[in-house]
Amino acid sequence: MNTPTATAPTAHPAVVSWVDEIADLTAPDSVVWCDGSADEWDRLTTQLVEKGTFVRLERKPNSFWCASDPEDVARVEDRTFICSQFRADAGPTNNWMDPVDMKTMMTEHYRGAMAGRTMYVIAFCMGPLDAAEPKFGVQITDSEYVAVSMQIMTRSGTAVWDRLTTGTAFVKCLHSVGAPLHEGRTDTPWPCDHTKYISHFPEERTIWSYGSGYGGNALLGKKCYALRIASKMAKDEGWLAEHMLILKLTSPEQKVHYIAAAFPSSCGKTNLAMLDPTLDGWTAETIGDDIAWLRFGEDGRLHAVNPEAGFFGVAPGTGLLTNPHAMDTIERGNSIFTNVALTDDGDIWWEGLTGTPPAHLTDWKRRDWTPTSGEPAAHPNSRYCTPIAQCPTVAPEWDDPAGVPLSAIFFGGRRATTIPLVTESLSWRHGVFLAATLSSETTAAATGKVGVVRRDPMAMLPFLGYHVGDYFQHWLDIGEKTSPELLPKIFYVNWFRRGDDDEFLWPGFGENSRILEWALRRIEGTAEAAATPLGHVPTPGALDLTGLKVDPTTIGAALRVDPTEWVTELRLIDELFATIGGNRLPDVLREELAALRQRLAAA
Ligand code: GTP
Ligand code: SPV
Ligand code: MN
Repeated sequence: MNTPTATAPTAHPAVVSWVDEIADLTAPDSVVWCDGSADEWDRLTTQLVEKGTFVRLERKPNSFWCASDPEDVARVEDRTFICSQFRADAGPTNNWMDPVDMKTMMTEHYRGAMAGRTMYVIAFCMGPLDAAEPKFGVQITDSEYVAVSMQIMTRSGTAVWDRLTTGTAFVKCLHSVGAPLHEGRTDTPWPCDHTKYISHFPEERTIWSYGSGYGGNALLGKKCYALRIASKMAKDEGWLAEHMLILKLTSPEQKVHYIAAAFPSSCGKTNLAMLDPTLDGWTAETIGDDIAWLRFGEDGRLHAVNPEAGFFGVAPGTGLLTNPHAMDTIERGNSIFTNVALTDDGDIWWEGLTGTPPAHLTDWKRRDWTPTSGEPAAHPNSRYCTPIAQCPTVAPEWDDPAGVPLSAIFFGGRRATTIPLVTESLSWRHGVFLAATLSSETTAAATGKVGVVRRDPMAMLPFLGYHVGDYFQHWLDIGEKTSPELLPKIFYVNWFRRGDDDEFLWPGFGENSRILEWALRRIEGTAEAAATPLGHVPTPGALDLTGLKVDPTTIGAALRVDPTEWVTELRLIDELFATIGGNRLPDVLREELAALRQRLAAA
């Protein structure tokens, strides 16, 4: 093997010695320092085509179809660990293992794990390169798929190496698919190991991932860094790292508002981020679709930055009717499609892309597929990976190191019952209570059962790098750091409530602009609201429903706070609070729960 140091594009001693150490441990055939160039993309994608991992698409420029191992299709929450020094600091919502024990055990998995493979070293930056304090990372990986995906999802390559000078802090991200190619062993299109560990060492700002090549398990800048490790950095440094989209809205009067919204995985962030408003005169522009870092600006307002540079979006359900801007983005090429179906003429297809499926496809398991096959052609968690810069509705501010000042934050989940279409919180602390008790039905974005209602505080349940009780306190503390009128107003939404016929009560997608309009008019003081035990909801007539064919009783049902449904809900919130435990659950939240209980009893 070549000595890694000889070819390093950096003299940063901590980077060089770490790369040497990992090369010694994992024993790759060679080490490649990634420069993030178009040449590198061409070389690696060509290699992936030759290996059979990628199929080059005929119908989209510079784009590729990819099918994963059928066992490696989503985040593995049960294999994800927060290895803080003390178990108590990981809190009751995370898997924990002692960091020394975890490293000892994983070191044996990594030993020789890259045999027969190339080790790639990727320098990346989460957020704009010109940020006051850019957040760097270096990922070591033995997956070409990960290397090219990181080119889309992060700012990476030479520009980052140039800034990563001696002494600069960076997050160490170690990744191996865990499939060494010992003498005589041939590779598979999607190497991975049955054993998987996604481990975080929050105090050390270090990530060790082993065994999976898919999404958030393997593209370590995303959930592992920008949420789990960054949430801990944010706690220490007085800011917030959140599972939120960022959207710019311009009203017919040309007033600009920026909003953020937190929904659990596969609950509508990307779709809202690329909103195509059905309300006349409104414009929506995209800033981020999955992660937001929130910091106070000098104006005392909370500013949001998107740390990512690409979208890793859920494919099924994405079509010209639901998300035309996502369709335009991928049409421009330069994209990777994983676990969708492949058409006979070299294009991609998934459920919901068109009304009628093609007569023949190759499905995500590489089998022949016809409309009578009886199984979806695309995996429900199949994804497109595409650069944000080529989104036709991207706002110029998306790359602004100062971020955008937020007028409102929306929290929402996927709930068939109980949770109204939209509720305005009564105060910051009441908003934090609503967010803390957020719940949603589980989706295919993580392995495990789909459709089970669980509490998902701030849509961060699987992404918190520390104790959930401390996190709630941190949210409450943020609310004390500026004057109340400068804080974003918190709203609670649910696009997914169903009627007696089991149909969605609200049409969603572009029609969600009507809900956002009401919320922004509330902030401007020009929209009517009625009090419910949960908070304020639109009065009949306060939502602009022009041109929408839904009858008022359906809207009434969507907005209803039903005390009988809340009997169960209160019990589930009690359970959450009991799990968090007395000394770490902020009293403020206990008080908010008591106040809600009282208002419900009086209703
Ligand atoms: P992650 O990338 O996993 O974090 O998901 P996400 O939160 O970005 O969700 P996304 O926007 O990709 O939507 C997930 C699924 O919900 C897709 O199948 C969408 O078609 C569907 N969806 C999104 N918005 C709406 C909506 O307003 N109403 C309804 N009924 N479905 C929606
Ligand atoms: C999510 O699950 O919230 C995602 C996909 O955005 S992944 O990158 O796999 O986490
Ligand atoms: Mn997400």
